[in-house]
Amino acid sequence: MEKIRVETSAIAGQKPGTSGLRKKTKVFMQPHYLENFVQAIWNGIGGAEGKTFVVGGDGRYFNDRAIQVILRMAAAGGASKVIVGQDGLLSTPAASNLIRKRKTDGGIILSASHNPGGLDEDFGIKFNMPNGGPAPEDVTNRMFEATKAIASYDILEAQDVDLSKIGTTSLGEMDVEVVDPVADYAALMEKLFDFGAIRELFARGFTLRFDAMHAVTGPYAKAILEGTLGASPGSVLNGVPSPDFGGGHPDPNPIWAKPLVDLVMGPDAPDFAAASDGDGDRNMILGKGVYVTPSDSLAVLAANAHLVPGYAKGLAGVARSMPTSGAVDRVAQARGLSCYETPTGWKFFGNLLDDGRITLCGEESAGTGSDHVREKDGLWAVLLWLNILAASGKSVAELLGAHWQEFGRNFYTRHDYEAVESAKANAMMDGIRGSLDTLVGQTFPAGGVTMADEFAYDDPVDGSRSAGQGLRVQFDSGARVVFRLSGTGTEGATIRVYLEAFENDPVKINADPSEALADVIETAEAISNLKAITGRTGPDVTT
Ligand code: G16
Repeated sequence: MEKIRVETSAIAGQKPGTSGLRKKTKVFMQPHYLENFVQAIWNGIGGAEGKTFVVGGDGRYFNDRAIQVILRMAAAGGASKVIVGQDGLLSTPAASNLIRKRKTDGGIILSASHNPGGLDEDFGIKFNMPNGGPAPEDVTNRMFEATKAIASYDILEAQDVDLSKIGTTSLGEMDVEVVDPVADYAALMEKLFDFGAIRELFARGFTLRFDAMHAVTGPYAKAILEGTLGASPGSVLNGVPSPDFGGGHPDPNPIWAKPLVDLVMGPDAPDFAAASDGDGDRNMILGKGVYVTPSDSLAVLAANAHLVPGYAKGLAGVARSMPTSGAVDRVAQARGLSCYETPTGWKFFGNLLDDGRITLCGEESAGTGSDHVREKDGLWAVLLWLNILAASGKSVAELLGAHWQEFGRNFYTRHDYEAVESAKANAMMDGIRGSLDTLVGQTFPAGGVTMADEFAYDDPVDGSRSAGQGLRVQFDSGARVVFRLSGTGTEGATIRVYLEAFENDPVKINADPSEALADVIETAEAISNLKAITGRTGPDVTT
């Protein structure tokens, strides 16, 4: 096996976004594209020499080919070992767990999350640090700089490694250990939750549907929910991972998981339903007749986590991304917990978790997690809900209703405008940015503006500053509008408009969300001129 040095030149646009580098699969398949970026990862972390990495992905189209390239480049870079999930599969939270548990030097995760997979769809790659969490901005900036300076990469000339068999083989001087992707993760879940109580719940006839959306969580959910916990066979839907996710978007929201939402709203609703995404870090929670918004889910979990063994000692604190609703803030205030507001991107929770300042955190984009790993974790959220339902004896609707009565309700929705011409999206953002100073004091249907700014985050642990993290406008009614451009899109710009209204009148908290948010939606248009500037008449996706 010979190590060769391949001459290459910089490829424009390899700047990691909210969560690593995401592009069309065909872009990744261009000559040198993946190799340049992998070499830039090694260069950005001070080389691969002597290091141990975890590598795995969500099984989407090109996952298998990309892993073989990464293995040959790790071997050429002098890595001593790579731990790979069997068949190249690892959910993102399982990869995070392995990176931590095996005390490795980090890992590479291949996924474009909830984006569709296939030759004409999306692919992605990101590096996670030895703490198991996504690389912070200083590291991804170094990688980006390395992509601009690259002149060559090193790779081993070798046959493919057989990733179908568990065990250790070698590639040149490097060990390749193929592991069961589920076992370590399942063991961690068993430590955190009262599996006995959840088992009893199912034994009493409690019904569940978990939609794995043809993505990576299928094997995890089948093993844990049906295998260990005794949910009836067939509770896990779409449980076999496929490279194109059955032709759909593995995105757990009411749009892409509509059949599941229709099921819980109909006569045959199970007691509890949930879905996860392509790489298993997102979640959607449903009960008989109810959809729980991600922001509400975080708040309910924060208020009830003490009922679960892994969190019985109480929470150190909580955090949410800035666009996430303030529902969890109200729990934190009532319970005397610290509450942090971070920019969008799971990487911003890492320091708070490592420093022991927070135990739970979450985002409006269907992500919830805790200090058990350094990624959001879909199946973990499902198990936490199940454990709380088992311990409280309440239904999802009862828990949510009681929560709103106690803390008030943050009505919430997000409008996405996808593949907008970048120039138009930027013009709209510039227009709002330019008007921020004059907004305060003005009155809109949503109320009087009390605050308008561009969010910047000062990390309390390492003192780093992240500016330009979204435009937010706060109203005296408790309402809020946030405008941001997505950092995960692969085509043009995606405008996200986050809309929130607060209500604590016990009669009005059960209002229809679209009615409760109508004034806020009207106000967002008045402030942004989105329709006139982009020519769009309505959002592509509403969650
Ligand atoms: C990623 C990040 C999340 C972020 C989401 C949406 O999630 O890890 O922190 O909230 O993207 O980001 P944006 O609004 O910039 O598109 P995932 O599940 O796609 O890895």
